[in-house]
Amino acid sequence: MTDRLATLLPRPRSARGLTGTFTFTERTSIVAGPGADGSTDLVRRALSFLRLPLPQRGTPELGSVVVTLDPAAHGPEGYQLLVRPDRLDIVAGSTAGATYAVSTLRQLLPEVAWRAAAARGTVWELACCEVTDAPATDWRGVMLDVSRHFLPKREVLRMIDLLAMHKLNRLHLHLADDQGWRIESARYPQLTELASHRPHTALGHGAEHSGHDGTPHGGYYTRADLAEIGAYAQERAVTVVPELDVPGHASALLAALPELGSVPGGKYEVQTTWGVFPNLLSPLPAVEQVVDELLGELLEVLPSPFVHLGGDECPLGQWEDNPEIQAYRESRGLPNMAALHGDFLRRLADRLAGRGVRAVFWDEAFGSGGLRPDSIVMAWRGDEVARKAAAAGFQVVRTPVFPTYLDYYSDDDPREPLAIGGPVRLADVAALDPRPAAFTEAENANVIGVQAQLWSEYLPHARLLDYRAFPRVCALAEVAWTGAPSTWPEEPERVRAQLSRLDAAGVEYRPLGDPKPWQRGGTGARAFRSGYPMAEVTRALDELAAEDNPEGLQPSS
Ligand code: TNX
Repeated sequence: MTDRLATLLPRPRSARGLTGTFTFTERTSIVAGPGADGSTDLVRRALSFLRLPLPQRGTPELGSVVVTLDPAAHGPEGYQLLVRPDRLDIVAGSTAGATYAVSTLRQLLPEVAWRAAAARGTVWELACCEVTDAPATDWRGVMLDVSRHFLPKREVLRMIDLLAMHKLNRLHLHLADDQGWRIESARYPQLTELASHRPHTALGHGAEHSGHDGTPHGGYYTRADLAEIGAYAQERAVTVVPELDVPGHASALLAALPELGSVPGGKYEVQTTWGVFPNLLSPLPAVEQVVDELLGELLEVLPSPFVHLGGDECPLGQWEDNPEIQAYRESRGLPNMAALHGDFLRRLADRLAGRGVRAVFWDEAFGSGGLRPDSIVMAWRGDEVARKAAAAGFQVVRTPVFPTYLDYYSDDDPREPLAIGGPVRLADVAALDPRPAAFTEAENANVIGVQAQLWSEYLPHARLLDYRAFPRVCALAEVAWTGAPSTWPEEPERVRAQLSRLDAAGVEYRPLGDPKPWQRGGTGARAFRSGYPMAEVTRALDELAAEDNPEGLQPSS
């Protein structure tokens, strides 16, 4: 039984077996040790899968779970789990650390602990042990694109559970893009009336034209849903980072509020195909004001220390063609439209800062220059841009297409269901070094973490999301937690253990060998096509990033 210790994922800093066992029973109680007042509730909730009463007691008795908070001992997200025959101690740096301690404990129990209910009479016996653990990075994320294909709230909540299972602490929700706006607005009801659905969706790979499916698609989260998602995540030590992608990827927003556009009198539609569209929000102050209002509304229900403002893939033609925008650029003394792009994002970030919120951007925003120094840069166009942003002093989350874009094929196999390109194999994800030796120490000090992306052009529903996400997210979680490449895929016992936990949790992951017959692309609308080859994608993005204006890249004061 002690060998379960060797199967923990992510691998803890240290773990050793001790003699004896601890058993959770009807009589097991929970005790708040020093500093732990609020966290015993949290630990009780996290242990609810045991279906035991777990009464709270004032002093430890035989068989108690004792929770102590001590930020000095294990760092903000660290914990120690000490399991002895007569007592189980959780000493954590914070409520997050206590949550991770329970997650570790759950992995040490039989897999049935990951089912929604265990058979009556299940014996919850743990081998005694001591685990001391803390993450090596602060930002351990997964991004869900709920715009291209909407993901029902229940699936988002389930994904939060799966993040927590892997000690991932950021759920980045890409809530708006050209193909759909997913946020209820009290002030602008037309957003959900007009922008939250489309009449049909392109079939096949975006690089080809193979018609559409003739089926409407849509959905949105009500304000109450967003509040629920935020609260559910918080209970599991996950911070939801909402994204409103501006000024590009904004066709859906513009379909509802065309007056925010850069083309006077322009008409816009929610897009039904994939790619980069010319439609940009106008960078004028009146538009900044409306975006700020939308952000304010969103933060009322989904408070977060971080908001992502996108900034990616903005062809600036519509701004160039608009005399009012040209005049505005000149009035601000900005040399070109790229600088105005940076300036628009900067003004929005300043407004967020007024609310105590830090802005996060895709790396093109950094490429345009002029960002606030406290902005966080998600470097998706490769390692060079990650280095440059880190060298310029920005905190950077590494999100390179290779190997963190899990919307790409898992394998180069014609049985795979249609994806954008690739492949990004499990071994590639595991080999990611968050802080590579090629980066300077100063650059690496600014790398705050890594994140997996699940763009959903080719992820129409939650079953396929499971298939693309897992087990690649398992490897990413280990990389993020340990701050180093992971050997997990080459450790058969650990792989087997984690896949059985996923099975118990009902996750339809991609098996390590072949996809199951019903997971394949078949010959119809989702048949495999090779798509964009990975080497070409990474080369093209590196080249794009190299064209960024080198003078603009220092943070502005
Ligand atoms: C690039 S990454 C995009 C997304 C697409 C994704 C598909 C980024 C900031 N922009 O709009 O969904 O590629 O892999």
